[in-house]
Amino acid sequence: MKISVITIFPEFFDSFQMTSIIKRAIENNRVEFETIDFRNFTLDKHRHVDDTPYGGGQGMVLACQPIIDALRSIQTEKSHVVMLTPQGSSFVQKKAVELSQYEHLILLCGHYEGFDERIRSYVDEEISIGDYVLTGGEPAALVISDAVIRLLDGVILEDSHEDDSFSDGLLEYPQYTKPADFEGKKVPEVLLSGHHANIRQWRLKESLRKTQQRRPDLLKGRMFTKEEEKLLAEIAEEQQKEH
Ligand code: 6GU
Repeated sequence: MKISVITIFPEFFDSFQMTSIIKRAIENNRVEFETIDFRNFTLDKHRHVDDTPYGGGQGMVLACQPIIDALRSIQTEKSHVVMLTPQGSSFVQKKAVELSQYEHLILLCGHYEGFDERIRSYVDEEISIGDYVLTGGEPAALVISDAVIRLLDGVILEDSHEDDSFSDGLLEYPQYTKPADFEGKKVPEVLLSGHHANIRQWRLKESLRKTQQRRPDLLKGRMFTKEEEKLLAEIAEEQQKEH
């Protein structure tokens, strides 16, 4: 897959490309990652990417021409164009999986001033990474690129995404490593038992417990298996005893 980020701050993505799993994914040709500086597409002497808003008011607005020319310089029939704005639909794991299927993803970053509305007619969708305001789309492009790249074949161990928080709609179960006792805090007995069926069931139960405690919204409207129903009943009973 190829990811192209259209931005006036290409340096923002330097450490991202040079670090850890993303660096290795690029080196192993699992992903090609590039930045395109749309300031290089301006036509005026001062290389302005923005101008004052029609109708008056505070701030500036990103103009169509440099952004659309930058987009056209890299877009093909296989490109999927995403605009990053706080008005977009919320980015969730399901969307990361969907975006990871495209051959060419183009991420368009604006900054605080906002885009000329007409730019929206050149993009396929608009995404936000959450309900808060950033100074620009760059951190969002970085978040989306990271979430997408780790899903590509050969980037991380195949099995590790199956246990991801959210991949089955539940938060991840608690994990422990050596020592078995740290300052009197003990690792749950079942994990030391080597009994794989019991360990699997304990993990499912703890995933359910953590999700119910922290993110009950994720359980609303979810279908439960017979086993999950039983484990949820056990959790409810345990909570009754505590009180
Ligand atoms: Cl994609 N852009 C900006 N500027 N702020 C945001 C955002 C995007 N997502 C959440 N807040």
